[in-house]
Amino acid sequence: MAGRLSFTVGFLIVASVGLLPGACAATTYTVGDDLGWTVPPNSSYYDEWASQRTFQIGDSFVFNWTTGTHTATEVSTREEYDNCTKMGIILLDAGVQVTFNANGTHYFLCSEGTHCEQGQKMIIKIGDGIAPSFAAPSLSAAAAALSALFFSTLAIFFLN
Ligand SMILES: *[C@@H]1O[C@H](CO)[C@@H](O)[C@H](O)[C@H]1NC(C)=O
Ligand SMILES: *[C@@H]1O[C@H](CO)[C@@H](O)[C@H](O)[C@H]1NC(C)=O
Ligand SMILES: *[C@@H]1O[C@H](CO)[C@@H](O)[C@H](O)[C@H]1NC(C)=O
Ligand SMILES: *[C@@H]1O[C@H](CO)[C@@H](O)[C@H](O)[C@H]1NC(C)=O
Ligand SMILES: [Cu+2]
Repeated sequence: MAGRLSFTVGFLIVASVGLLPGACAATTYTVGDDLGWTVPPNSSYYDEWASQRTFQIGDSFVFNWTTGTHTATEVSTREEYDNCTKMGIILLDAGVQVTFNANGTHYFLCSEGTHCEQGQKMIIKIGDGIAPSFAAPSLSAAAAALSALFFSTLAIFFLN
């Protein structure tokens, strides 16, 4: 009886640590590092930045810009990303922080002018890049304003 109880408790601890987003050293990245999120010097800049890193569940991304007008817009498909389709979930505020709590592939671009065509776009692959089949509430399901609020809430939650 006691053995079974401690097994159960042990299992619960392991299970909840495994489920805790960010339990294994979640990292906050500033997209583009010192350059921030802007029109890059060449069109492969952000792809190179992302491909040099491995992102995991719980990681956060800060889209930071100090000059110019930009957006961090998430579009839902690779095709929209390739096409620079400027419709999606738009995060308008400089310094907006996004946290991902599931594996998946996310497509971000700037919807201002021709910034996307000039390379202000980036694919963020979390873990194996495959979204879980049970559809957790996703960014694309939420209204832009709500998702911005959602994100800031999440960010505050995980940073504290
Ligand atoms: C893009 O610009 C970055 C930073 O200047 C540089 O390190 C990289 O080699 C460039 N890539 C290409 C394909 O020109
Ligand atoms: C955003 O950019 C400014 C200016 O480059 C910098 O001082 C600040 O630390 C950056 N913020 C983040 C979260 O990277
Ligand atoms: C992407 O562009 C191609 C060629 O212009 C077009 O056929 C296709 O419908 C576009 N797809 C999306 C999702 O915008
Ligand atoms: C997420 O991806 C990582 C690394 O690719 C993998 O080890 C892990 O099992 C995946 N997690 C889920 C919940 O699918
Ligand atoms: Cu822009």
